[in-house]
Amino acid sequence: MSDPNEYLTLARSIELMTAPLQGSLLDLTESPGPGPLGRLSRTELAHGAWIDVLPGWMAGADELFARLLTGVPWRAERRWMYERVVDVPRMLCFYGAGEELPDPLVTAARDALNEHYAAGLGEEFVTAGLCLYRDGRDSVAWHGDTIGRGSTEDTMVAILSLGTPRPLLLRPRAGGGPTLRHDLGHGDLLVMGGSCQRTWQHAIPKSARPTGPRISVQFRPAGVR
Ligand SMILES: O=C(O)CCC(=O)C(=O)O
Repeated sequence: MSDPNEYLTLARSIELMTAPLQGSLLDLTESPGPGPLGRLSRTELAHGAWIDVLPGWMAGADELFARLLTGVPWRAERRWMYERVVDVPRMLCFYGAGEELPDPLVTAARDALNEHYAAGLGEEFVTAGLCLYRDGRDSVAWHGDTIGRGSTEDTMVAILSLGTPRPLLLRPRAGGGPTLRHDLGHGDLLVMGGSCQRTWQHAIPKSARPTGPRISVQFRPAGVR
């Protein structure tokens, strides 16, 4: 299957037929949008890194997921790896600083994050990178967001996860520590901060189990990729 639209059709069919997402009770009773960030739970990691986690942050996650799945102009990419060009195993769409985001709830999420974090971060989240993991074969390998300032400066990357839960793994870049696992569910928020991008690595591993589609929305400050 080489046409990205075929993947989307397949993903929609899988979602409708076999993997209905678990709409939360919150989704039924609250108006759509990001919830309060006061309930965030912070975990300090080694080397000056930390993560904040807030399950079920986004009310209305079902509708947002459906709109992004069909409305975002997803692109397949190819990359050089070990002297040959290979498919990047996920679909992508990047919104740079000043570009209109693909949904008012994505804008609301970014604005809420800025209200909460901008004082500590010293700047705002201005870009949004969206990734579509079509099924368990899609993944992202171990990496830190070190293209740009993340390689030398403390920064933050905030992830809103939508759709099928997938584990996000974290391990110290220098080795020597256990791998941490966070199962990112539908509507969950995870923020990586401090030195996390340069002293830790993160990954979304492949899964051999039947796995429905997931969308990750990552908010970053300017110059962090
Ligand atoms: O899928 C995710 O939530 C993580 C994505 C990621 O690490 C990246 O795109 O750099």
